[in-house]
Amino acid sequence: MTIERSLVLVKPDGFARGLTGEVLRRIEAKGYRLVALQVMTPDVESLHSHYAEHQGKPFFEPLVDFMASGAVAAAVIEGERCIEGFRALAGATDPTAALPGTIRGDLGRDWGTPVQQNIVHGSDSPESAAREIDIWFPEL
Ligand code: DAT
Ligand code: MG
Repeated sequence: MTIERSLVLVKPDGFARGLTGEVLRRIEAKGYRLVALQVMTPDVESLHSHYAEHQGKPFFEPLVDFMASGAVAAAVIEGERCIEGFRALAGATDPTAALPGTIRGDLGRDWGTPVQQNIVHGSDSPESAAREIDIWFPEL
């Protein structure tokens, strides 16, 4: 089994609520290793690239506006099958439906906004992870 890397973001809602430590705690408790970690306010151009697959969808502009609205904590994590593993830790996209025990299920809720604010992002495939890590951590 090859060691994978995944791009994790604590989104502006999670960062503003002081949940960065809780998200990182769960990642480390699971056994994944932190490779890189940085607090930054994303620029719109990077977000358009990061979320390219969603261009044209009704929530795309609200999503970019939300993600650019404040600081995020960006991390690269590492471990066997960490892409799938972090997606399991994060839970379903819709924080109302996300199961208790997951980050989104335990810490997230619907706030009635045009885009779901769900605490975290995690890469969904090795190809996405490579593309996203290059956007957020070009030095890696
Ligand atoms: P995920 O973050 O679980 O990979 P995604 O890539 O499909 O989900 O969508 C990116 C983000 O956009 C997601 O975290 C929350 C928001 N989003 C997705 N689908 C949505 C929808 N139908 N309505 C509102 N926001 C949505
Ligand atoms: Mg996604």
